Amino acid sequence: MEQTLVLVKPDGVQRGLIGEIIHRLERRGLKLKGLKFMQMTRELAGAHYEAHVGKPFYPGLVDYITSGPVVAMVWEGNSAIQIVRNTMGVTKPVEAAPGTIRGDFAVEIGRNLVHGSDGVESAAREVSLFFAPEELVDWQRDAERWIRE
Ligand code: IDP
Ligand code: MG
Repeated sequence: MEQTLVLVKPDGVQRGLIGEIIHRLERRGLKLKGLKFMQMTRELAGAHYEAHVGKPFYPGLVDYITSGPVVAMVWEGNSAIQIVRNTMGVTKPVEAAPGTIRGDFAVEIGRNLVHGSDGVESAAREVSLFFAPEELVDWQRDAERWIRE
């Protein structure tokens, strides 16, 4: 079973889209494992976005992700990483399909509302950056058999 890290970025929080974003992931059939409302430090931002160090947009990206509180979540499910990526839409909102979070609510790459891990390795790394193992909840979802066969 895959786990993936999702962030409602500061623009999503400021625009009142926390519930909308959670709603979409919840209805999709992914299972919530952990959730926290927090202010990211520049140190955490640097670790989270280490793959982007040195790119022209990197300083602005760190400013953006630390500009206000975020909601950090772990969602679980078969193919959870790809399901979240598809539900978010592609990085550039201009190219994101209608029906996706970015395609419905965003217009610019630097204000694209949401983060989702992009692979198994990055997901494991990012989940452990934001959550201690004991902060992830083991629970039985009674609707499970109506979501997965
Ligand atoms: P992703 O969030 O869809 O995985 P990445 O390529 O990993 O996209 O980039 C991380 C984040 O950095 C993007 O979501 C976006 O906020 C920001 N970003 C990426 N490319 C640009 C750019 O060219 N200009 C401004 N911000 C960018
Ligand atoms: Mg990425």
